[in-house]
Amino acid sequence: MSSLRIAALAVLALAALPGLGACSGEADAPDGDAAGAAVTSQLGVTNARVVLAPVGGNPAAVYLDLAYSGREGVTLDAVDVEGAGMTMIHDYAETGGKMRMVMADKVPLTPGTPVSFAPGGLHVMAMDPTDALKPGTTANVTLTLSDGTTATITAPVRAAGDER
Ligand SMILES: [Cu+2]
Repeated sequence: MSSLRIAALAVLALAALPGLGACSGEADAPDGDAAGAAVTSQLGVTNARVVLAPVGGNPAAVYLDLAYSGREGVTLDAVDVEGAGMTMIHDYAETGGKMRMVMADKVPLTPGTPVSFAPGGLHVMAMDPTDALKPGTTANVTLTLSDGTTATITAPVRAAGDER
C-alpha cells in the first residue's frame, strides 16, 4: 500500500506544478449543461457519478465516460473530487486467478476510442470523503490531462445501494 500511496502523491505533485493547469484550466473548462457531463474542445465527459461506500468514511468511487478528440499521446493524469481527500486511478487485473485492484496511474486517451470508468473496471478512488459528499447532492470533479488541460464537471453523489 505504501508504494501505491507514493505513486499517487507523485501524480498529485505533477498536477500541482505551477503554470501548467492553472491558467489554461479556466479557459478550457466551461461547465457542462447536464449534471455529470462536460465538454472541452477536446475532451467530452458524460455519465459521471460519485458512488459512496457502504461504510461512511471509506473511499468513494467515481465512474464516468470519456470521449477524446485531441492529439495522440495525451493521458488522463488525475481526477480530483471536491469534498474528498487524495484520489487514485485504479483498474482491475487478474493476478493469480483473482481479480484485484491495481494502480492505473495515467490513462492513455486516444482519439476515436472512448474510455469508460465503470464498476469492475477503471475507476477513481477518492479517499477520506467528507460529510459534504451526501447522496442526492453533487460534487465537483476535476480531470487533469498531461497537456495541462483540465475539465471540471458536476457529478451526482449516490449512496452505496443506488444504481452505479
Ligand atoms: Cu480502487
